[in-house]
Amino acid sequence: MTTIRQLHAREVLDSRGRPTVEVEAWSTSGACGRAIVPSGASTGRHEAVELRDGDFARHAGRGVLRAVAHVDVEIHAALAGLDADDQSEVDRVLIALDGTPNRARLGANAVLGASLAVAQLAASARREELYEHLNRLWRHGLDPALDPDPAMPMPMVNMISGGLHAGGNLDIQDVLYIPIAATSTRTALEATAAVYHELGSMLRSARYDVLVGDEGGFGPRLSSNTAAIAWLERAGRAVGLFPGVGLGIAVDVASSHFYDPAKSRYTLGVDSSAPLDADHMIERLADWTRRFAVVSIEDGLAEDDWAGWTRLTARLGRNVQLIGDDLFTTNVERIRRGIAERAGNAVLIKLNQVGTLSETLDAIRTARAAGLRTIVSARSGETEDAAIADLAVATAAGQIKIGSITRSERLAKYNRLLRIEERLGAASRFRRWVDVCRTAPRQ
Ligand code: 2PG
Ligand code: MG
Repeated sequence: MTTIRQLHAREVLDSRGRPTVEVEAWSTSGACGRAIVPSGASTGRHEAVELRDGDFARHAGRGVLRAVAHVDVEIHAALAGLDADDQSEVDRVLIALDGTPNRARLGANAVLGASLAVAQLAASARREELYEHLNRLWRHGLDPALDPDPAMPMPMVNMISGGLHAGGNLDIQDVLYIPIAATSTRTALEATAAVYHELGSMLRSARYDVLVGDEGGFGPRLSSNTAAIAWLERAGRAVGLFPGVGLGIAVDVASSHFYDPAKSRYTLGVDSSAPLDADHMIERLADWTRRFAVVSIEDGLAEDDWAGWTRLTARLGRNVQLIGDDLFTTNVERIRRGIAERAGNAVLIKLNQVGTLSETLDAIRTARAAGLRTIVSARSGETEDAAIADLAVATAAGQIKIGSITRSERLAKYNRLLRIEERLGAASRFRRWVDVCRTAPRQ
């Protein structure tokens, strides 16, 4: 037993220079766990609420001192004396204390900071690596068919950024590289670095701007969304990584952000095409999968376009990974609805969309039990906190999305994966793309 003595929070800055919550949890024996909460830009409507101060005298209203105070006072009082090893009890108390369905009172940033700091504390008190502790939580009572052992995830890596993450003109948010021939994290990163640097020099030679977006991907002003996908494929070929052999492409369309719910239309501004209804949007996505090595599409349709998602999944789900991010918001109820309506075949997992570690583990379990793939994901606003690397390994999530391979808040996670892989050695069980594909996508 690791008795929680104190929780203490502070306001720190994230990779966009915006305030976020850091929490420390201390045990009676003097052990400490620390967690920093990330923050999204393209947030889904159904995410748990991130509490911001709204005091425009500081950080343009984005301060988190109220969330910090909630940790220092109420959350501290509620958790002191509890056992840090009992994560589900800690999270149950946090959820009850908040009392809202979406962590709106205390703030998901306060709640998640506390939840993760407690997990870090439990690991450090036992002198365990975080992934080892998380794996114990993951496998507790788990159906053995759901893969209880740790496994290194296949990364999908941001190469070109658009949407709300970059100053360019693309409507789609990210074009990502999947190193489908990789057999380890190390070889995955080798291939990724080759593509990234080649893409940078090709864009530079073509006189495009190679400034990077929030996640470290290039943010060039291209003539169309399709051009961004084509550039990645070209860069891959240039370094000998061919479509379907060494090169897979994922697109995070993040379409909720260019969807007009009043008119049920998607507007791809840079393509200057007329606003598209869901079926025409599906055809646009299908066209990308036909012409390029696109094997994964995230948020291809908007967060509440359930009927469209069902049609999209029927149309492309057999061969293409269709990830719900804004659609599912790591929320068990929404994942269940997706399962019932055959909407999507993969779930993006973000801790701060839901607010506690236990709810996140439930979301992964629910998805996995229904044969959906899972991809643990960072947010566009990140920090040096690398816990998502441990979470992806501990739950054998299969895939991870961290951003690009530049910027230290991203590398904190990639480098953490390298350390874990070395530590696991022969037990690292890197999920190759063929392994990922063994979970047949649902149609
Ligand atoms: C996404 C994420 C990460 P954000 O949409 O998948 O890329 O972005 O954190 O801004 O929601
Ligand atoms: Mg997304």
